[in-house]
Amino acid sequence: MTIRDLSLQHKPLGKLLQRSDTGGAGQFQLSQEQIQFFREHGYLSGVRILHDDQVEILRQELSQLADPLHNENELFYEFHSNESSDPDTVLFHALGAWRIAPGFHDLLWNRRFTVRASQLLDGPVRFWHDQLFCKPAHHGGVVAWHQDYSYWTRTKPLAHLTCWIALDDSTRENGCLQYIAGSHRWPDLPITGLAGDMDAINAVLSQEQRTQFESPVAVELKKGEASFHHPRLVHGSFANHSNHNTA
Ligand SMILES: O=C(O)CCC(=O)C(=O)O
Repeated sequence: MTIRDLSLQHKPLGKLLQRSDTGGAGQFQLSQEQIQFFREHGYLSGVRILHDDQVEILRQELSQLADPLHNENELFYEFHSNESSDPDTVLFHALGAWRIAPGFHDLLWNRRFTVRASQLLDGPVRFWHDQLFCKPAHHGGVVAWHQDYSYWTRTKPLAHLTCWIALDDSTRENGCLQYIAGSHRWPDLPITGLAGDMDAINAVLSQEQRTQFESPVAVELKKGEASFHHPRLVHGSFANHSNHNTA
């Protein structure tokens, strides 16, 4: 069977954006207060990116993509059914869904994302990569504290951001994203691991930096909402202790 690589298609293809917002970019623009908040704290959360029916399209695609036997999985840049280094927990992590599934492909043209990203970057938007994280109920693994840019230093100058979109309601109980506000002003930190010891980053922090981990910001989101963060903002997420799988 021929495998179709959607990354070669430079326009939206499917139904994700069909009934989406029309009209000028103005309606999607962040306020000056929101932009200022991002600059000061290194993140901006609670930004609606998807309607419920769009979330449903992506969730259906995800249920197929997560199958290790899915015949187009070879297009993923990385695919880990379980990246956790703790044998008792599971962290599904995969990069490159946009090459395989039309909804994840078309998401990149969603102006609720592109207009806001351009404002926060203060310039044009180029796509770097997507990634999926899923944690099963009760034994979902952690994502250890890290800066995204530690993984991206080969791309310069630093002009990146991450947009984290919830496909389930994201709560403290199910392991929502957590930020160390203001840490985007710290220098680049070395890689200390993504899916093992939550606190491995401690080994490379100063005493003053360590004290800031006493008050992380838990980013609780409704499904379809997003949080933007600066590439040097330290973030991570704890295990999923709820009764539901999360993405
Ligand atoms: O979903 C998570 O817990 C971590 C996600 C992450 O590291 C990121 O989006 O940069």
